[in-house]
Amino acid sequence: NENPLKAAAEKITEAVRGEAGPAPEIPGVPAPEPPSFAEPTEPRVPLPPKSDQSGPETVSPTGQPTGAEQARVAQSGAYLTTAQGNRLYETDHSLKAGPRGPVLLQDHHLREKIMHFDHERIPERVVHARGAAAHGVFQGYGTAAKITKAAFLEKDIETPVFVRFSTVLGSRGSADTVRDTRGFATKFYTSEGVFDLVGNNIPVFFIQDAIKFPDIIHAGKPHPDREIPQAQSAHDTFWDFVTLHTEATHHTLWNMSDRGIPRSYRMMEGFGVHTFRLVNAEGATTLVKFHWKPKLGVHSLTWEEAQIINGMDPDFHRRDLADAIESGAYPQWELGVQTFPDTPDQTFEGIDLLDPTNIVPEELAPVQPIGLLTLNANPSNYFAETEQVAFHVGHLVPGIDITDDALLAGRLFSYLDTQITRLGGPNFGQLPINRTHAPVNDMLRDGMHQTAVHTGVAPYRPNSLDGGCPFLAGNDTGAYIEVPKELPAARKVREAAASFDDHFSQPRLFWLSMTPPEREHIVAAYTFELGKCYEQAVKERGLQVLANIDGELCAQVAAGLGLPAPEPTVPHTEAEPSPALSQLGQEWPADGRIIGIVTDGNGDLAGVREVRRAVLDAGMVPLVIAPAGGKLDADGDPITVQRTFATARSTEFDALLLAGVPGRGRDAFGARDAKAGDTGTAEAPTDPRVLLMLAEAYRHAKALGGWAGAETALAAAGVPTGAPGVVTGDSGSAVLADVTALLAKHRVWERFPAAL
Ligand code: HDE
Repeated sequence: NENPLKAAAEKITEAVRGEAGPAPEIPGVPAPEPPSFAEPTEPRVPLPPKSDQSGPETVSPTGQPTGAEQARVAQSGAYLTTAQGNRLYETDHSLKAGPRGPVLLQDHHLREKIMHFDHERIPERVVHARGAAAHGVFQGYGTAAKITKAAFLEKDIETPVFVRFSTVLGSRGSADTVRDTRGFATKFYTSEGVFDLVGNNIPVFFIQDAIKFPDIIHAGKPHPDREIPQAQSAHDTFWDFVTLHTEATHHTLWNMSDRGIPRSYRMMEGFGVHTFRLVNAEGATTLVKFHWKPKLGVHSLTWEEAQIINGMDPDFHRRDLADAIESGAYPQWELGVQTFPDTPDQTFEGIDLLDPTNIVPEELAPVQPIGLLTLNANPSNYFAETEQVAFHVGHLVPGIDITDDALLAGRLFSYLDTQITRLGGPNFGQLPINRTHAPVNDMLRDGMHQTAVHTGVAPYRPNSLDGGCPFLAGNDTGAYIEVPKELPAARKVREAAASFDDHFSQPRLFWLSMTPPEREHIVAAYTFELGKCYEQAVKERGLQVLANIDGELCAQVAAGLGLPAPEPTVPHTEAEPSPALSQLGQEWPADGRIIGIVTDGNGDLAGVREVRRAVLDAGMVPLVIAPAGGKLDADGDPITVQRTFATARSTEFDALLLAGVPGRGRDAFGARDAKAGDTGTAEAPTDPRVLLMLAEAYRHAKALGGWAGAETALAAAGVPTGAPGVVTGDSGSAVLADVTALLAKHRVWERFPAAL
């Protein structure tokens, strides 16, 4: 009487071990996938083992697999086992002296299971703790060949990448759509070793010298007594620091602009922030700033949307990225560089290139595209990949070198150091997500969590016992050679250059480059943030900083705070606006945008089906919203409901379409079922949750469309027919065409300033 499942399990174990033929079929159970031995960076194709981390022969003296081979059999076999591979017959009950008796100390399975669980968490990142990541590929255009010898930038070279986006201040479990800077860190697994471009979505930084990093972060993190507020800059310590320390003004202004609340990671720019030095094959150098330009344009949430989303869906950005990739709408960015001659003073048009609180306007130095990034695969395991990935600004490849930016210098120390605490020792480079795809022969040995079984007896140079191996590379064999730059004769000082003292001209340039709705948002953001501070002195100092940027900005925030607007203490500089800084004025593809279609059993369901199809055909995502879950019967061809009036909120959608007057006949609590022919009341012709969705979408300047009598619902929600971006018509497809055209500009900007 052999249990057929058990017999099949035995065979699966044998198949996984390679001891039997293909795994047997079990009735009702899907055939097991062949074990995937892929590296996480190349989900399907197994990579060759790294030379010193696992040799081609990957069997240890005890007959067990080693290195990468060991990783791929980490979880195999069909039976539950202990960590040592002993099969278990039970894991739901501790070993007890009788069913109601005391638990026995000798229960080694209980002890191992709880011990491992107790140590599942590792310390979260001290900054950028909350993140989301994806795998992808980078393709060089070859356009950078004149200025760098980096192999991965050559034409058509494809390099696997892993990109992690993050917020800065919040803990690992905090919400996504807080007002904050976003991290944009890219690991390129190039043929010449790993290159990490560890950037942000804001091109400037709060401080000019790394020695102040603990200060700005202590000020931004929750107050140390009560540990509030979480993931917010709207509190006294943050504003205390940034108003006392005015070099933070430029970055803070970007945070208060719409850049601080991106619509999606897919719709953010990225910046290397520091000036880097590129070196070509002849040894000639060029200074550059790196930019990531999203193919979908740069778009943001409104502050009210961001706040609602934090409650409705704290994983909004994480979900958006994963969903887009899963659906095949792969996000893309072009990598570009602004180039500057490598002159001894390292300035460009009077802008100090070593001061990371400066940008160089694109109108002065255009961004030249050098390659394309495509994110095309989600991580398989959050912890193994997104949490354990370790970036470092010192992971550089030949052709890319650093400059004397004092902020960068501190980072070159910090990123290695932090991994020792976070990942438990110096061998984090052996974790699968961090492994280089280039051969490694490093003579680094031992240490915590060493997983390599190194061979040879002479991990030192020079040696004769291991045949002199490894050998040193030269310029012609791809060595990383630091640019032998002359250093100026200097005294040791704790000082910054005089050019670092101008803290207001660049913020003024940013402010003057904003359009009226963007300025409205900035005023509202400062009014909110300073309004959340308790200390009068902090608010007043905040206004003084604003007065030094612009009188109008200061006057409007002062009015909101109920305080007098101070006079500037530094003269305003004249700045030529940089239109490239504004998010308005261009048109972008609507790929991956979310279209909510509100309907119910009484609506024009044939029209809904047609519109759904058209939305998909346009590369966007339709979500059908109805009073209850399940299916809506459209002439025997049911439509699946994806959101209900209870689960939907306007903030999930980029545009809303209304098929008729959905939810008509419900009472004020939405409690009664919609019945055909029930017309509701004049005041509440539809479900109140539908009215809320419409009013919010209108206030947030989103495109709205309706047909089949939808005007009644729109009017009841206070949405004037014929208002900008409100489209009504006879058929769903005609309405959708107009709504899609509106999405190219992201929002119906004419509706602002009503919605902040
Ligand atoms: Fe970071 N930063 N940082 N930072 N940073 C870290 O490294 C640090 C700075 C940035 O997704 C930490 O592995 C110092 C600028 C990103 O894993 C830590 C200074 C920029 C990420 C650290 C800076 C960044 C980090 C925390 C001032 C934009 C997330 C965990 C000198 C150009 C990477 C870790 C990821 C993470 C230190 C300033 C971007 C502690 C000392 C400027 C995107 O090492």
